[in-house]
Amino acid sequence: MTAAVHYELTKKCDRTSARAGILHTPHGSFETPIFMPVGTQATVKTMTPEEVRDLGAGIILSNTYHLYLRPGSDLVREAGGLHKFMNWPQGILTDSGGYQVFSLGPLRKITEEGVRFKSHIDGSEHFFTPEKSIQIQMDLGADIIMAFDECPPYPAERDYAQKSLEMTTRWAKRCQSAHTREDQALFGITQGGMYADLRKESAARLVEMDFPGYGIGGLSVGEPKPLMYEMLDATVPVLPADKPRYLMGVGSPDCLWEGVERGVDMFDCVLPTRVARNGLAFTSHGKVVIRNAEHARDFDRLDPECSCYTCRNYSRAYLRHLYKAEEILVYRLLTIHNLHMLLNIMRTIRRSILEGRFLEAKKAFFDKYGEEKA
Ligand code: PRF
Ligand code: ZN
Repeated sequence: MTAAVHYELTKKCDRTSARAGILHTPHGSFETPIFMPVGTQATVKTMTPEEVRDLGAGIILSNTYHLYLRPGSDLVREAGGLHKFMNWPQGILTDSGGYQVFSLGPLRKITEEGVRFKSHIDGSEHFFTPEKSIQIQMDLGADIIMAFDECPPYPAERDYAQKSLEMTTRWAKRCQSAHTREDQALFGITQGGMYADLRKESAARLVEMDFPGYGIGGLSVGEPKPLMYEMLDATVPVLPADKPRYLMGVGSPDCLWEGVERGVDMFDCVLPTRVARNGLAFTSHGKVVIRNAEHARDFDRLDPECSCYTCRNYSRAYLRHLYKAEEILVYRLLTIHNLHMLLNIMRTIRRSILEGRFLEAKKAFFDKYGEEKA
């Protein structure tokens, strides 16, 4: 039997580490580099699956932590798995819950065995181990599942980052032993804090375990962007060229270009969907805060260069009005635009790699978009 998920390299950029390929999964084959919209609670907020698909998304991310607490992974299994439960027939990746439980702060306690935590919903106590995370992810039935890891905070002492990566490595092994579904791929997650040598060590030890793909975790946790790029430069070259690399929780327009340039194939981020609900849009000319008074009588489109449903039909003034009136349509309209924008950036990136002009396309993008701070 062939592997559940495999990566096919189509073309490498000859001046950078950027690459175009195809990710084959049991629920379809998807061109990379790819951006995965986030559907934490088995829904990409405000969107129907058909709308998400029509925007060009092939694979979405969902969360073990949230679905385990509500509605429960046994219920999702009974429903026939996550694809069927949420009516999304394409690719799904679930995150392990590692990052979500560590983000609970005082509500959790970490030991070698696992993490004890209190539910953010009702305060009830739970215990996640690597084995438990894998069991839940097997019940949910995503195409790609992630190892249970520890994401150290930023900043973290070297000693802490080292011990943490060692535990994450042992947990990765336990995840591998617990994983028995042959129609799913289990990806390892590299950690190592902001220490280049620890990053390399983490990656090398996971590569020895031979995962079908690798998450790059512990980045975009508050560090300056140049430091994140340095850590990517340390990590990616250690990873095998024939396996996909997934930069976890990163997806601002500038980071997509910088990540791809360094060899990343997959991204996910709540940013486009979350900021939409705060009245913020990513446009080809940078960020637009639609709630600002300057847009009150602005009858232009949100982004004149965008071909999404929102930009084809509505003015900035109308979007601002909806926002001020707290009309729920605005959350949908801005989500449609932001997702379209990011998925379109990925299409632009992919095409530029295939046509051998990635760096030129990157420059053209930033000339218009402007540089991001921090
Ligand atoms: N680990 C896991 N999920 C994640 C991260 C991580 O380090 C991050 C860090 N940006 C986002 N999502 N399991
Ligand atoms: Zn648009």
